[in-house]
Amino acid sequence: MIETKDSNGVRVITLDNPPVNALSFALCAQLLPLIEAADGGRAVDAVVFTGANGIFSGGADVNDFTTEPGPETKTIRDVIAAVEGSSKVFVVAIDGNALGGAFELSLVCDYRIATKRSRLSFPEIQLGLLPGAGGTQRLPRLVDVQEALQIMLKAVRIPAEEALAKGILDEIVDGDVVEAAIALAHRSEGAKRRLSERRAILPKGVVPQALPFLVSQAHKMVPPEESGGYAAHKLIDAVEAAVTLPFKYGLAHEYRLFDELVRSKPSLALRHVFFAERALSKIPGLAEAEPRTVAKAGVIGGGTMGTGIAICFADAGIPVIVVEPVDAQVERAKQTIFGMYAHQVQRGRLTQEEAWKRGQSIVFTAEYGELADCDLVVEAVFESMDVKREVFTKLDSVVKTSAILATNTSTLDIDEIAAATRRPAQVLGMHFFAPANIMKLLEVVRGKSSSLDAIATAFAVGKSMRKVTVLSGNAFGFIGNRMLLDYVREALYMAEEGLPPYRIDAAMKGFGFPMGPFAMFDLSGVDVAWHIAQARPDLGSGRTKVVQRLYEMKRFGQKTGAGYYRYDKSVGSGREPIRDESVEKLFAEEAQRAGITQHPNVSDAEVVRRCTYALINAGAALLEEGIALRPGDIDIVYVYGYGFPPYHGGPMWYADESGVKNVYETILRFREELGDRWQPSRLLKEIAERGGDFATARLSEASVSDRSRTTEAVASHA
Ligand code: 3H9
Repeated sequence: MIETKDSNGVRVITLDNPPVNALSFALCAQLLPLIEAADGGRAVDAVVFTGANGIFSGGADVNDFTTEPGPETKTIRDVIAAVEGSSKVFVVAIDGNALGGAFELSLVCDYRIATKRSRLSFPEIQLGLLPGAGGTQRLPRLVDVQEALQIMLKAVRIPAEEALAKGILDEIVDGDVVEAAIALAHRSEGAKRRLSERRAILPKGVVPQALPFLVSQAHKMVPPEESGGYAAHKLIDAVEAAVTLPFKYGLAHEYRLFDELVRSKPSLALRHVFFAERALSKIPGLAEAEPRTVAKAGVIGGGTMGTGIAICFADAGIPVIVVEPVDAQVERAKQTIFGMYAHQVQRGRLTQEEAWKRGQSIVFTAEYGELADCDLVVEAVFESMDVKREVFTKLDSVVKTSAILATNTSTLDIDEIAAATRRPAQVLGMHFFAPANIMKLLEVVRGKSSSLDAIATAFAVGKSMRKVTVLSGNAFGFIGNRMLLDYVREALYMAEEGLPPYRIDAAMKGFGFPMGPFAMFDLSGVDVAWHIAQARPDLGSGRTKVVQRLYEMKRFGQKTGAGYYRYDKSVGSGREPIRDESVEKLFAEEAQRAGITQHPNVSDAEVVRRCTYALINAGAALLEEGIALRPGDIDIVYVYGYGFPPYHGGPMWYADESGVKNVYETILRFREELGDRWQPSRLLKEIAERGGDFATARLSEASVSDRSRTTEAVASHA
């Protein structure tokens, strides 16, 4: 875990705790005596900290946060206190990331030196925490309070050169950072530089009396406590204490706030999201599979989706050929690509040269034959089984036999599409979310014949596109849209019962979704919902003809200036939903025609329960059927694909947060009051009856590798 080496009076301590040299309780227990020994030893004048494994350290071990530290536990705080109290000189030699607690360890050192590629950051806020080992007290003594707040509130990754310019680093080196640190230690001649002995720095021109104003502005800039800002407000409090209190009192304040946050529900949820995301690719058998190299890709269709997918390939450095026979469509696609890259250059995110290179790597053709040597082709044509089968038959005959063929369908049966080819093992779904080049989520859909190699390839491609890739079984709507149908069904039912769409949307926004279900319908298109309702009238549509009527009126949503809301180009961005009472009247008329009793007095909390419990119940059914591997996979789909508030952890985590038993009993009440569409899933019932939760429920491993056995397997484990 730790290596030490003495070199001419300098003790080099190397953190070696793969994969990221996390400063775990165990590592700190080893580190502390080494620091104490160095402090007491005459042979040591200075200590250099460095890291193995290509990283300085990822900070505190997030796994430790669920363990209550006992009196014997040693933490990063103890290590930092020992460094602070030592009379020896400490130098940190950073190569790679220095994150969170590791950045804090760097700040207690007297000198900081790093390689050019290194980055420093406080990512704690993303875990619903604040830097809790002195970071909120020391950083404002090195850069000004406002800058320190920005760095911590936004989890800014500071590249070494920028850190040098800000005075956070003392030196940057090209060569051996440890050698350079040893040389620096010698040059220092024992001069200590404790940040704790300095005062916090106010921004230039700001007088101390203006601090309360600065702080109140900062509080206004972050979301309210209950809407994702819980940790941010505490972080601001801690930084304020760096200015108003002496160092050791400020530190005590920070510790108290951190200790409160680490036990808070939002932090628990965000930490769940962190680990769930990292568990996504842990699929039985996948580690042994061999992903193909994708040196060249193809996309079928140059529409919005196809163009977005082509951009994803180009951004991942994979040249791509787009087959699009319609010239006007090719022109539109080229304009989209040009506009997008021009915007990136304008924003300073890409150099002109890089943007040009990426643009050039997307080539259009009308000929399938040009795809012959592609390693992966993604089809993104019209959502019709006949059209897709025709495309796959053609692809199968022209693309080399080793290539993988993927469909971007959002609803159709992968097995039926695969059956149109002679290589069903190399066919799977790669379901991108619109806009494909922006949305982080990618569902990889496994057909009954899809090979692990093909899945591994899709995951590797997803990684190179920087997507969050989730495996789904082959079921109507896969994970995300399948659950969405139940969610929007409930929203529609409430509107049919007399609750105006804007009230439903406001309740869901209050819960933390960036937009409510009706604004979402308007964004994705009421026409799209209508098409889905034609294909599966049993799912996702209401009991009235409201969707049909809106469709007939061409109220397709934002794109036609009206849907469930009105849109006015002269108001704001033109995309602000404006309440439209004519739609509420339409709901009332159609509800009367359908004989639906009106219940307009539903509380916001009940709206949230009906919508989120519909998601939870559908998610539980997907787990039961083995369509989703883990509750965490569903949570990631919802957080990244549908805006579920990450501080509630995703629908399945939220079920645990609300109490699975409570969710189950509420669903039984819904069944009583609202009808038989509310049937608790078997898995939900089982977990509720045994007083368990989704996080610890032992779900079937068999469901992962053999979909046909899932139901029995879950039953036998439950
Ligand atoms: C903190 O420091 C609090 C202090 O202020 C106060 C304390 C009192 N702990 O992301 P990857 C694991 S809070 C435990 O796939 P990459 C990760 O789970 C901490 N485990 O690789 C995965 O495990 P597995 C502040 C961690 O190269 C493996 O490492 N620090 C931690 O794409 C590889 O991770 C953070 O928030 C950790 N801290 O990215 C840093 N970090 O292989 C969060 C990683 O079993 N971490 N793991 O699935 C990151 O940002 C990225 O993981 C990192 C590597 C950039 C380090």
